[in-house]
Amino acid sequence: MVDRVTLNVEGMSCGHCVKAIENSVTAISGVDNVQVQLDSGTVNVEFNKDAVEVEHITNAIEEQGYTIGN
Ligand SMILES: [Cu+2]
Repeated sequence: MVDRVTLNVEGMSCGHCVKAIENSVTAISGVDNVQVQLDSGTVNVEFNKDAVEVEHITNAIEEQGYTIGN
C-alpha cells in the first residue's frame, strides 16, 4: 500500500544536498518516489508501507548529515 510523507529537513543548501538525499532515499527498497524542495526545506517521499518504515527514510537522510525537523 502506497503511503506518502513530507519531512522537514534541516541543512539542505544546494543541488548537491538535493542529489545526496535523492540518491540515498531512492536506494531504499520500497521507496517509489522522492522529491526534494530546497526552497521549503522539505522532502516528499512516496513509499510502500508494507516494505519500508518512515524511520528507515529518516535514518538514510540523517546518515547523509542532515537533521529531521518537526
Ligand atoms: Cu548542498
